[in-house]
Amino acid sequence: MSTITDLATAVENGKLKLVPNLAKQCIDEGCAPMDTLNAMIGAMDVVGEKFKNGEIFVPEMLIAAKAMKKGVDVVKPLLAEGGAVSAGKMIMGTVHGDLHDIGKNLVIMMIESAGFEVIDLGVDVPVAKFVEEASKPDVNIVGVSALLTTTMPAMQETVEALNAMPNRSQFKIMVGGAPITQAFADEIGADCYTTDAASAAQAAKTLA
Ligand code: B1M
Repeated sequence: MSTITDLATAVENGKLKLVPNLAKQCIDEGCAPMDTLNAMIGAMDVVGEKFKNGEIFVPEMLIAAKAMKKGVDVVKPLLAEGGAVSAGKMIMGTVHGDLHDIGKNLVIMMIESAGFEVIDLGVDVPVAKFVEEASKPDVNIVGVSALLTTTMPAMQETVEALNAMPNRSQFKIMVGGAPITQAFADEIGADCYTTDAASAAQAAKTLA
């Protein structure tokens, strides 16, 4: 088996100690940081499928998520371009009731790599917190993430509250997450929907 396959398997199986070593080994063997990251993202899809099919349960899913984070820590510095001048300022969080943060963190990582300053509001973010942070000066983009169909209404509530703000013309609203679609983004009044972290970073450059 190749190191990249070993890495994906280690993430799937939540091997916390193995994952960072294997991620480093992939890089040392010449694998591009983005390919190394994509192997780990693919592993999380397998984890999700196994969960859906009842082959694994929440604890296994959680430990795989922790293992992935350790691998992401290895590739993160290699993906950063480190521009000195900020391309803009973004705030970003996962909506109220939703604890998923891997995707949000990857989006933040890619947008920071594109030169933005990003304030991470964390997970389970109340609508009022999004509004409070979006009222601060210099915020160009508000990023809202949701991973559960059951938290899509919280995304709608959040976007509606942001749309009602007096300084609404100052920032753009970007939404994303596995259950979100362009149609849903249009319906709730978001400015931009993207499917993954790389396209979120591309879109941020055009929005700011
Ligand atoms: Co949860 N979970 N989970 N989970 N979990 C899913 C999402 C699920 C699809 C699994 C499944 O059934 N196949 C399912 C949701 C089903 C649905 O809603 N239809 C599910 C469920 C049901 C649950 C619980 C309800 C389980 C339970 O308790 N019975 C529970 C809910 C807890 C809560 O939030 N209140 C729960 C809990 C958890 C853990 C805590 C164990 C853990 C999260 C740990 C963490 O994040 N720190 C977890 C995990 C790991 C998953 C899966 C396996 C992986 C998610 C992930 O990290 N993917 C997931 C199955 C899956 O997605 N295949 C699943 C990798 C990540 C890189 O992708 O997050 O999609 P993703 O992000 C992408 C894009 O979506 C996009 O870019 C990212 C990077 O490319 N994106 C944006 C995301 N946000 C964006 C914002 C943008 C733009 C793009 O602009 C602002």
